[in-house]
Amino acid sequence: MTGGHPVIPGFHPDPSVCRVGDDYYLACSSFEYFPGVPLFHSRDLVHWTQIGNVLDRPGQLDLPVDSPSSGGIYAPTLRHHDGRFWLIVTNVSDGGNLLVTATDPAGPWSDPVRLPGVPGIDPDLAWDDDGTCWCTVAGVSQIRIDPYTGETFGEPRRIWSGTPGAKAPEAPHLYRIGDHWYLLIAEGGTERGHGVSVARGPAPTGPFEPCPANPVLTHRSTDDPVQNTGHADLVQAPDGTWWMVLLGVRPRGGSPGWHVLGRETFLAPVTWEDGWPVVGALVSGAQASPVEHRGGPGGTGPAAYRDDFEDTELAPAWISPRSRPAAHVTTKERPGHLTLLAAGASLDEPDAVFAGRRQEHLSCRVRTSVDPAQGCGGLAVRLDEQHHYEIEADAAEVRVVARIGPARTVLASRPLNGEPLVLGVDIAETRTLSDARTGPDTLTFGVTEPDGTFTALAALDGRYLSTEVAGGFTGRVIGLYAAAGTVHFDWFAYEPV
Ligand code: 6LW
Repeated sequence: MTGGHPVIPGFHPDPSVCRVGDDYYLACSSFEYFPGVPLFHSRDLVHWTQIGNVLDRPGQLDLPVDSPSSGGIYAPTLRHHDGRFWLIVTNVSDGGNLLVTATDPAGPWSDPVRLPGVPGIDPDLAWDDDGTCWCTVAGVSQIRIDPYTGETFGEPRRIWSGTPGAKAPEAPHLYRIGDHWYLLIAEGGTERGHGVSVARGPAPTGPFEPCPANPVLTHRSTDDPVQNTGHADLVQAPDGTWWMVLLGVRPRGGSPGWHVLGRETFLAPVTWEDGWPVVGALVSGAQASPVEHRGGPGGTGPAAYRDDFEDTELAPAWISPRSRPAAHVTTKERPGHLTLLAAGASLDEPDAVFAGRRQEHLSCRVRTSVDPAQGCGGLAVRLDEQHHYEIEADAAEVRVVARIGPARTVLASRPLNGEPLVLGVDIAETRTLSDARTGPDTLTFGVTEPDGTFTALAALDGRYLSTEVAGGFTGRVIGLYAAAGTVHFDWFAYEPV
């Protein structure tokens, strides 16, 4: 096993991909974040650009303020059929499965069609030759639906239970390939035991015979630097070759290690032997991953980016927990600034006023210019309400704060004069593993002085902002917040190092 580099780094799990002509489109889960379901475009499956978010308005995506972190939007399936794009997904915090459609994948997408008759999670869509639409869900069960109305016909029917003894048959995707219908699933749960299995049958309803070589993909019980590989989708390229997108994690800090970027999207080639898929090594090469996830004509570019907040809307890569009301997050209050107006909640609360972007590199440097004269806010690295580190300023002081589980600690502080200042965090992989207590990385928070030098105020162990410690399905999001009053941010800069 040679490992690999994600083609879409940072927390972009449960990828689902489809192709229209020479264009590929891919969607991922987004959980408690708004807008939801990031949508990417590529011409080569390696370099991706985010072109929007499928669920980008209330009514499409309502996440109750009391919905938990890692609740919300699970596992979409993205397909193109009958001249339209279709996306089916589960909102575990608001009504279950829903279906939206669009002619332009960049949006707008339709209002959701609710699917009360479709049980469970991880819904898939597949159409038979006669236009019958089959919805297959984790378990693995199936029911016929009308994708235009959401009507279901009959009762869900178990069509495969996966490999005997394997847990959690989920993430089903159904394909008509040649003379067979193939049913691809994930098994083993999304941690270190994760894997992909496949079965095939004469019809979309089965019966299905399992592949003798199952699991066709897993890194369980290996020392591959990419672990938890699973939750895959297949796509055929214009040249006839087949490819698999899948999720994986990159643990650091020794074995079993801690992963901090969440489950990322990887790519692997697929060949066919005796009518069964054979999955090759993950696409590698650092150049595969540095992708600028910026919408519009930006296209793929260097992974580094700087946002001067000149546009009236935030780029699609910016996300907020549960909602992003314009009354609290706006670039129209002070031109060329992102203005956050606190809602009385700290980052410990589900309705904190926060806007951030996924951490996409194991080592990176982030800076922001903040004017805290009218409030209190700053730069945070967030995993959830109980796991976040931040450097914040108000008119009198700058301080570094850590929330780990029940404990909230002020680790350092320095008096201020109320002037705007540059806050920063350097996130560096911990290179020496001699110290068994050493985590995957160190997060050093500080301020950039007027002469450009960076003064560190506190260095924190990245172990506690990892999924192995915090649990859940997401990854780190680095962003800006207001804990009190009104806070203006002039720019935000992210640079892999
Ligand atoms: C996803 C399911 C899963 O719906 O995790 O562990 C859920 N398996 O496939 C969220 O990613």
